[in-house]
Amino acid sequence: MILFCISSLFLIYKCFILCTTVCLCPVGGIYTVIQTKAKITVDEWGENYIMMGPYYEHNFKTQVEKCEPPNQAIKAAMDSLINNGSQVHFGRWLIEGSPYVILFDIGAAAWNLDRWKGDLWNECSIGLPYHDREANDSLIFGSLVAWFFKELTDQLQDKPNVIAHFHEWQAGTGLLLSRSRKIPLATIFTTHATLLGRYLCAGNADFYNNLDKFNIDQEAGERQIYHRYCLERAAVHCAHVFTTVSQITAVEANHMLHRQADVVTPNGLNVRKFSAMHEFQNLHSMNKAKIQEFVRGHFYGHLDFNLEKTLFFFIAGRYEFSNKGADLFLESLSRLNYLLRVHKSDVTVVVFFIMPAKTNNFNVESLKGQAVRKQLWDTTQFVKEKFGKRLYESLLRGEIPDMSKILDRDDFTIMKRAIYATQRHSLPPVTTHNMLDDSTDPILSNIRRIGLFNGRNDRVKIVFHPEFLSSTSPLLPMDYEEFVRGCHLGVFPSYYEPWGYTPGECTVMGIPSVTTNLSGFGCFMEEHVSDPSEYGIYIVDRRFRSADESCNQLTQFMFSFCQQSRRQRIIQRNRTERLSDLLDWRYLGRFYMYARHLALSRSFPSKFKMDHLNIAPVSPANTHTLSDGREINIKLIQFKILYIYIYIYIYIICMCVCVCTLLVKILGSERFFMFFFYRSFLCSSRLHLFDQK
Ligand code: G6P
Ligand code: 1S3
Repeated sequence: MILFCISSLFLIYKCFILCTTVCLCPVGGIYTVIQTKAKITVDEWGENYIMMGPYYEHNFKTQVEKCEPPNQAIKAAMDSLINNGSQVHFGRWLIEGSPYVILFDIGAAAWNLDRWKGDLWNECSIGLPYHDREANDSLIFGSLVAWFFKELTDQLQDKPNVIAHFHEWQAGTGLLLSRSRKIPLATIFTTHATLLGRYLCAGNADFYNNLDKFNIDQEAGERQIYHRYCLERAAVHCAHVFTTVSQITAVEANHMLHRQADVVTPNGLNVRKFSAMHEFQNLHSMNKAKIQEFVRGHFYGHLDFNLEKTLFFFIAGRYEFSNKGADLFLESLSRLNYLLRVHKSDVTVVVFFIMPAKTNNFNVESLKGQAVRKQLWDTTQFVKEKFGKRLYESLLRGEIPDMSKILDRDDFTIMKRAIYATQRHSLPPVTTHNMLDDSTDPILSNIRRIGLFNGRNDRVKIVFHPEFLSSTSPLLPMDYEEFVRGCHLGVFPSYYEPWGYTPGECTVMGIPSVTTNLSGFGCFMEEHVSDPSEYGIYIVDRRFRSADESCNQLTQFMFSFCQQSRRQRIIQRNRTERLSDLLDWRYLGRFYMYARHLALSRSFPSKFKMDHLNIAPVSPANTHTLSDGREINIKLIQFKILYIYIYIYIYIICMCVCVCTLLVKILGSERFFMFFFYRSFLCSSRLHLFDQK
């Protein structure tokens, strides 16, 4: 059996780019799925697991080790495409698991576009407008994929069978064409979000309360995405097995795409990569120090808050202002600022918004801040060196130097100049970059509305970093993983979030986070852990409460977080990190396995039957496998602990009764009661004596 994983064009494109930086970059949720799942899939399928995507020369050269296909049929199918004027490349993608990849050159095959548009129309009655580059590219990619599968299955003659797993609508065209050409494949289609769902939520619709009321064709038409919507819906309906990444997206897909998901395939992580054992607390400390260094520079001249009592919160992700919950977050921050001020709290919260927007490089004020900090540091080092040298020489002479004279006038001048340089007449900037759409940018507009301008009295300070983080940045030289580890709380109050990797990534690094019951991750945690907030997963109710109530709830979460002591935060981080196993692909990969077996049993019913496959229908139960292979059930464990306590109490009471009965037997009831009476008499007389003293 051969398993192909076909990923949407642009996401694979993104992923090759991102590979050069960090795999955890929050830009590519789907990229994270595909990249992190590779290892366990290769472990299961070995050389028979092959990924497919578009070819980009630079990325191929830097990310892929070119090699020959191990399988003759694959080689023959590729040759057939190449001999007919297409370019196809084969190699090993240099990520964990080193999966094979087949990459199709879309540009080299673009001359077929008109013909393939005709084919799509004739076979599926879907027309694509000439100006939609993304849809056109997805057609070229899909046509190449379907062509490849035709050649491959002709060679294989059903031996071995082929499973093709397509992710997202951009890759779905390949599925659509393969099915309409009756190519013998077992097909799976996974949607990570629905096209319409994303558009409708971004447009301020009361989405979840009106799921059954939308006229979906009309909505798609009005947004000029009808052709894309058709591609998506057709792929969903053509697949032998349709999966979504969460239960909430399954409900959404049922209404938006009119097909019930066969399996929910929750997103996992390669937890081993992040597992730092007991080290994660030290990593927090080390990375927090780097963030503190940035804050020293950014807030120079206004550093009248104690960095030891400063907490770092952040939100990160694609810049979808309301879908990712930045609107709710800002409103809650303004309320948090008010609460901290009226309670005269000595805690300061610095909040980072890491969401890429159009910019024109870093702004001068932010760069200057870091330069001033560096200058102060250099001055300190210079004076320290001089001081040390003079002290050393004087000790060598056997003298204790006069401390008031050890530094001369020049030293004081240098120090005074350094201090004067930290004076500033403006407030520390809210954003680190020159924004292109400054006046209309939603985050900046809302900051202006709520008035959080990093004033001296504000207990909540804002830093909007409209670019993804990089360890080569002159401002905040950290990659995303380091940054997350250094923060105290990730806040992701999304309205539209089919899964949401960001809080999961926080969890495996032992950093508490806020999510919502409208995100796949939040619902998953609610289902699997009986009191998620105990484990540092705060779930805001955005489903059954009004926006104002959700906002108050988020404010309350953040306010109580601010009231925790350092010790409580350390304990909470330990508990958060303990949930990591629950998010591991080693556990969650079984849902994909189940989907594959289901697809085989549906596409080749004579050969594969579900009940012969010895895989129980998987429901996202409370069980999960620990690192040592044991299966545990989180909710059950909590009940078990309760039972153990009850048993201990009953045991203690029984023991007491036994001892008392024994004493009554030995001493006789009169002496036994006298004994207790005498003791209490002694105690009370002693108290009496103390009182007198
Ligand atoms: C980790 C480190 C401790 C440090 C603490 C700070 O636990 O191991 O040495 O004191 O982080 O925690 P905080 O929540 O105040 O950043
Ligand atoms: C989607 O990416 P997004 O951020 O556009 O897919 C991700 C992976 O399944 C998912 O985590 C996220 O919620 C979706 O929205």
